[in-house]
Amino acid sequence: MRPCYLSLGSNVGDPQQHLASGLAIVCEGDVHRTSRVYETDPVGGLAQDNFWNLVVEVLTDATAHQLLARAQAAELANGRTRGLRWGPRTLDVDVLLVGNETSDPPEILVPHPRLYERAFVLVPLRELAADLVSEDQLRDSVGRVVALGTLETLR
Ligand code: PH2
Ligand code: MG
Ligand code: MG
Repeated sequence: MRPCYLSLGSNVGDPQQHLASGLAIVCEGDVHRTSRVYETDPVGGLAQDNFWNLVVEVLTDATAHQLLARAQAAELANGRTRGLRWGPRTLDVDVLLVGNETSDPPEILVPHPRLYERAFVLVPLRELAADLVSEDQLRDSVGRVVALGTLETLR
């Protein structure tokens, strides 16, 4: 078992519902810890609503490919349609880190190639694993993020 990290984001429909549903599918009963939920400015793509983002740490033996399959199942269950790259979505699940492993492209790349560019990933990741994100990386990342609270206590 090693810690794996996945990023979940939603900006269409009911983000709280999509994040909660996605988490259940991604974690599949494995022990996990979830960051707070952040409201985040959209990064890249067209003008669109703000996202809700969080990061989850899952303790698992699942491979990168198995985690990708969980991510895609979670997106499908939440009505994700493949539209514009970086466009609005009910649920996006990205595999960030699988222990210390690096994987072979093209099907899945870990560490996620844009992991260190984005505050909506780094800020919640740092909450769970401070040693994985440096002050410098945080400062150089883009996008405004505001902590809303834990998924259970929102609304
Ligand atoms: N996901 C994207 C593109 N832009 N911006 C924010 N704030 N949050 C996201 O989850 C996000 C994004 C592509 O997956
Ligand atoms: Mg994404
Ligand atoms: Mg994605």
